Amino acid sequence: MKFVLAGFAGSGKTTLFNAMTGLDVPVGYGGQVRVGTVRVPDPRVDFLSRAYSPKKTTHATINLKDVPGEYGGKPHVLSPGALHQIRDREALCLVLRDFVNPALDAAPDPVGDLLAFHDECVLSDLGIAERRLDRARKERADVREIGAFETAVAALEAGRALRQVPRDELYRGFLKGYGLLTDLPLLAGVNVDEDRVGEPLDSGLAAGIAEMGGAGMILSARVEAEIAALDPEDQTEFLEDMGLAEPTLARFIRAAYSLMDLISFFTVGPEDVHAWTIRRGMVARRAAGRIHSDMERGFIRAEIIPYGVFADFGTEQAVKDAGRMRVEGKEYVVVDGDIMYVRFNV
Ligand SMILES: Nc1nc2c(ncn2[C@@H]2O[C@H](COP(=O)(O)OP(=O)(O)O)[C@@H](O)[C@H]2O)c(=O)[nH]1
Ligand SMILES: [Mg+2]
Repeated sequence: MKFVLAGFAGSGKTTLFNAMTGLDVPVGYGGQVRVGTVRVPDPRVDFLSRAYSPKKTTHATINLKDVPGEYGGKPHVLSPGALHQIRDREALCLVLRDFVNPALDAAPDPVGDLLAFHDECVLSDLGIAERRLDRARKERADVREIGAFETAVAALEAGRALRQVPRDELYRGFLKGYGLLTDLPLLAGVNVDEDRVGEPLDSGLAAGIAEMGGAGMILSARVEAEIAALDPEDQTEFLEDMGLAEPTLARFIRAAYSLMDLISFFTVGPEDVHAWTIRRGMVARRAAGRIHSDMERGFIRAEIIPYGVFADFGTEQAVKDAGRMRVEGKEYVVVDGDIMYVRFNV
């Protein structure tokens, strides 16, 4: 899954990127586009790993891009280059500055930044959708395609993000491949100073984000950077001192994950405890293809232990003895947390 950290310069994107990826990219003005891998924190994987003591433990991961928020000459206008860098992504994590940045003259204005970012994305999408609509009409393309772009243009002209247009009103199949920014799932992280991490999201901001069809949360990139720099034992103590059960980053990553309707299933054994990422609704046979294409081709059945059942019984044998392991066929819809053992034959 490919995510991006987007937003205006000085909002804390690179600080957050470093904390999330464990990389050490220079912070401050400008910078380059960077890509890194983020481990999706999941206590279930940690539990399974303790239960099996495998040689290898593989968490789900997110591919994250840090895009510098270059100004395109005017304040509050991202350069076309910066917008272009977002187009190949599957979800948008917008970082909004709500702290005083001594390097910037402007006072924090997260609502203003949110609206400015939204307007830019709408304008950019409108340009693309109008051009495609013109061409589709000239080419006498499929009427459903013309209809889809007419709907898209009308929504964008009204200042609406495409993600706000319901499925039955917009045939999204035709919009694929155009990199439309306002159709990407949106998670806004409001970056605040340490003393405000416990505060709820400002109601005006929350309303603005909801109106764009996004989700929002408070975080502090500074605090997350500090936590990431500590040893695991010290991290626990630091979090306890701050009255937090886990780093905000863990919640942020999981929020991005669920925004995309992603779930995890697990494979376990002495070699590898592995979290696999799929979209909610995927059937067992296709999910098996994530592990290996042979498993999809030669799929016979899946043996399933829901994570909750495993956690209750503690061992695989205890689950089996209690008759709680299920056998499911290829059309079974995989549930978040399923521990799956695929029987196959090729
Ligand atoms: N006070 C405070 N400063 C921050 C926070 N997050 C980032 N910064 C600082 O803001 C400046 C810009 O951060 P950077 O991550 O480079 O922002 P970017 O331009 O969005 O990538 C740096 O000096 C950071 O140390 C925060 O939560 N609180
Ligand atoms: Mg940066």
